[in-house]
Amino acid sequence: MDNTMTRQFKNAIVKRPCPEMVNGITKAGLGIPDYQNALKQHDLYIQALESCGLKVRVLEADNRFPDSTFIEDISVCTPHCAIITNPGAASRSREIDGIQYVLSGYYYNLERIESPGTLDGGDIMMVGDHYYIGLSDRTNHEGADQFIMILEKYKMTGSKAKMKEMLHLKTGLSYLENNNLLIAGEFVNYPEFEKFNRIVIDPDEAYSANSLWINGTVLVPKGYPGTKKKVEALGYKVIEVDTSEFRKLDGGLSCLSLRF
Ligand code: CIR
Repeated sequence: MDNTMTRQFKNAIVKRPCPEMVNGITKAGLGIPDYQNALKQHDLYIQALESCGLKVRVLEADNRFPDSTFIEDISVCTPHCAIITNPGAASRSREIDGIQYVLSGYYYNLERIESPGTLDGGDIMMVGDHYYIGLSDRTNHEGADQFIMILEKYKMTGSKAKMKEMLHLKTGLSYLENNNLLIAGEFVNYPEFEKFNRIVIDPDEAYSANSLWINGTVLVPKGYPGTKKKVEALGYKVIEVDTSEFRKLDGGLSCLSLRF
C-alpha cells in the first residue's frame, strides 16, 4: 500500500436530486427532505467542487429513482478503470442504467460488479492504490471479491472490513490523504485502521465523519464546529457545505459525487 501518493482529482459527476427524493430510503428519522432546499444545497455543493478545481458534469434528475442523487453508490472511479457497481438496495439496483454511457466518455476500461455480488460505492474507501471495502447490508462478500479481482487486474489491492452498524463504510470514515483519517462510531475500535493518524469524531458530530478531501481542501458538512476545528488544525483549508436535506435520507458529502 502506498500512503505517500497523493491523488489529484480533475473531474466530478453529480446527479440532480429528483422530486421523488421525498420517498427515498431512510433510517434517519429527521423528516422528509424539502426538495427546493435540496436543489439549493446541491447548487452550492457543485460550486464547492468547482472551487476545488474540478470540472463538474451535472446529470439530469431521474424521478424513477428517489435516491439517485447519491451517485457515489453506483460506480467507483479509480485512476485505471471505472467499476460500475450492483447497488445492494432493490429500489436502487437500476440506477446504474445509463452510467456506462456517461463513464465511457472518460474511461477506456469499464468493469462491472455482477449479481449475486452487490456493492455500493459508499462502502469503498480509496487510500492510494489500496481500497477498503465495507461489508455492510449493501455490500456482500461476493461483491467485494469481484471488486478485489478487478482491482488486482489493474495492479491495485483491496481488503474487506466487516461492519455491524453503519449504513456505509464512508458513513464513519473519511481519508484526508497524508495518512489522516476521520473516524467515528464502530470503526474507532477496528484494528485495520490503527495504522492511520486517526482523528476521532465526537459522537454528537458523527455525521460529519463523512467529509470530503478534494485536492488539499476538505469539504465538511455545515453545523459541525468540532470536526471543522479538528480538520483545520491538521492544516487543511475547510469549506462548509450544508447537506441537511440529504442527511434526512442518510446521505452525506461523499455520496453526492463521483470524483476522479
Ligand atoms: C440509501 O439508503 O441508499 C440512500 N438513502 C442514502 C445513500 C447514501 N450514500 C452513501 O452513503 N454513499
